[in-house]
Amino acid sequence: MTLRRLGESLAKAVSKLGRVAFIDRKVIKEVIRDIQRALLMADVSVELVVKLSENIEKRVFEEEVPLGFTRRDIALKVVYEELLKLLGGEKSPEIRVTKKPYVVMLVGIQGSGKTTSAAKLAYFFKNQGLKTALICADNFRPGALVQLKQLAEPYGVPVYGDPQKDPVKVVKEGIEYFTKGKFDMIIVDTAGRHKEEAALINEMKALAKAITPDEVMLVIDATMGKQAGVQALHFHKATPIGSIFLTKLDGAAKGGGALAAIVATGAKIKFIGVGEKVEEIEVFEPTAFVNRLLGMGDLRALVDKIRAYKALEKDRIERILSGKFTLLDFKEQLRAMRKMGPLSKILELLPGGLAFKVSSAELQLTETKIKKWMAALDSMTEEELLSPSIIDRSRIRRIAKGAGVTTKDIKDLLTTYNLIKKQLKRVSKRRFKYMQSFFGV
Ligand SMILES: Nc1nc2c(ncn2[C@@H]2O[C@H](COP(=O)(O)OP(=O)(O)O)[C@@H](O)[C@H]2O)c(=O)[nH]1
Ligand SMILES: [Mg+2]
Repeated sequence: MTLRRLGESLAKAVSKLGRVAFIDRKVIKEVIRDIQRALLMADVSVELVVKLSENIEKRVFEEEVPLGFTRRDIALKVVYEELLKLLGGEKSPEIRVTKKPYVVMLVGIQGSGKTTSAAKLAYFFKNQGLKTALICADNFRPGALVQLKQLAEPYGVPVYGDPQKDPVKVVKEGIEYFTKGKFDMIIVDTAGRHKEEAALINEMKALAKAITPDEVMLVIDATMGKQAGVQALHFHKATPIGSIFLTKLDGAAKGGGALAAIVATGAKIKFIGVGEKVEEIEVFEPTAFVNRLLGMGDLRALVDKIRAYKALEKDRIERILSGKFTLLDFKEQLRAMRKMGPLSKILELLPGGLAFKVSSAELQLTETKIKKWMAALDSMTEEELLSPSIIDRSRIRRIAKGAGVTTKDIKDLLTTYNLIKKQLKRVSKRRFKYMQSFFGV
């Protein structure tokens, strides 16, 4: 189960939500089961899978459906958000050079990909316009310096090293040398000759104390799957200035498990390695990563739309509650209602005890009427929509003509608007909850 296959099976599971006629508990359970299967095959821990499943099941039916959206939209949004939370969280890491030179020290067990990643980082930062250099502090493995030079020199990145000297001494000299040369970024490759975590952490601490880097970056091999979480956790506890470089995500059967396990520890993954070549480095941006994994740009767009709509509605409610209900708000409300389908159906859905419900019934908001009103509202200027009191007789004539309706239609619209406004004003804070469900926030 490579990452690509994981993405494909997750996308397949999610797409079921778009295919079924109706979203009920049975469908959600099926989708969750498919997601579980995909994640477990990618070595995501059972614990994390259970948590994700519970969150999805709970949220899909608990979250309110904003006007103009459906339960299906909510289900898609929830599944997307939970997968995002599992595989990276929403925030991208900060890659900031807070001082110059900025010294990054790489640590990690042998074979995890430190030397390769050191060259990748140098390549990345050089492309960012930073004057970048490398130091080889691995005097344990024969040929380590040669390996680093071979990787980095084609990109014009200088490498400092001396296999005969003590590594700490080499690093100190190297930093001094590159500081004189006015370098912005220095990346230190270390030996990491240990196979287990405890010894690695100890070595890392000793090195960090001697070198005092600005950032310690743990290199973790994604092929180790959920075990990566254990390593990340120890490391995260041992150093407050740590970040993670997750290597070999290309084709790693257990890459998903490694990713989820590390994310769960709260450790920050900054870069991922997606191949043996120096250019095969990526900044880890969770949202972009999950979007690509699922191959669903549309899904992200939907989530953004729902969020934007909710924010907008929240704003509107606050304005309305503070006594400012404009024709523009009225227009938005009519538009939202129309998106939901036949008006009679919408009225059934509105929560009881609501001012708008009463007035709607009283005034018999028919489809034809709403169509005329929308046309009229479209013919109004922004000024008129925001300050309806300026609409006098001559404006009414102009609007009616522009909209192809009668002046009586316009007056009718204004009367209804004023009535609703009056009723809304009476809505006290106590009824805020009703308002919230009405506006679907
Ligand atoms: N496929 C793949 N291989 C990688 C990646 N990063 C490192 N490697 C390979 O992993 C092996 C060990 O890498 P090396 O940098 O020498 O690890 P070190 O012992 O930690 O310095 C080498 O064969 C690298 O080519 C990666 O992102 N993808
Ligand atoms: Mg190495």
